Amino acid sequence: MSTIYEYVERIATAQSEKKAIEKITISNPALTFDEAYEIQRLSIEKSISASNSFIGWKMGLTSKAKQLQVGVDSTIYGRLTNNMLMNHNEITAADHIHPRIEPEVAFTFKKPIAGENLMPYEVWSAVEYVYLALEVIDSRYENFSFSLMDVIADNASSTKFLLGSQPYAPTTTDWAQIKVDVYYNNELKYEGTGAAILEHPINSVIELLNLLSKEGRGIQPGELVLAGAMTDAVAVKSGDTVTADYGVLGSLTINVK
Ligand code: OOG
Ligand code: MG
Repeated sequence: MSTIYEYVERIATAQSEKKAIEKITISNPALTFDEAYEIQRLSIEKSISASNSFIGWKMGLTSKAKQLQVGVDSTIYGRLTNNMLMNHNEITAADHIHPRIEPEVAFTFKKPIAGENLMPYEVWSAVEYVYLALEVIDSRYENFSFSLMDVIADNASSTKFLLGSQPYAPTTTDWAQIKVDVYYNNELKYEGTGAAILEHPINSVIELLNLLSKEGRGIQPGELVLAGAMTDAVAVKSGDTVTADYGVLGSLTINVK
């Protein structure tokens, strides 16, 4: 059986060589929840020591659409580093294995917050802004297929994300009521709402804090949190365009080179 460090290496190699690997649970079906998060933590630590910085958290599988798409029905978290944050709205297909794009919202924090089963008003008191976001995910596993432990170890398939340039005050709207239309090459592909994320996107942060508090952690000021996709993710290839139209709030587009 491989050690945790060998899995960290394997995932890093899959990412740098853009070559999918067999999911860990094929050879190690007994991989535990704690081991899977430890593989994730060590992978990100390795990337950070190679000159990136930690900037926040992402939640995954917070909507039914996403849970059904990948066949995993638990919410998970991943870690975000500065090299994942896109500074223009283009990705190169060849830099990825089998990228997919999904519409999200992100929160930024002005105060530290930690604890279990917090109430929405407690979490909002720490939120600075809400942003529209598009996440690019890219599982390191063959056929984008994994079990819960595999996807945790693979940092919740994180690879890139784009934030809207407009920060919104938390009180701008009821974030559960927002609507998004996702266009794939100018054709409407998916429709979602803020409520698709655990009934309200703020619940995604509450869930993140529940998971983090088991490890004695919380969210620090300056960190950001991606709440999870509101619709299925769209598989993309070179030449494609994905636009998420959030109505009056604005829209975000990623072009795939
Ligand atoms: C897992 C990551 C899920 C989300 O927003 O639900 C995720 C995956 O779908 O590969 O990022
Ligand atoms: Mg996501």
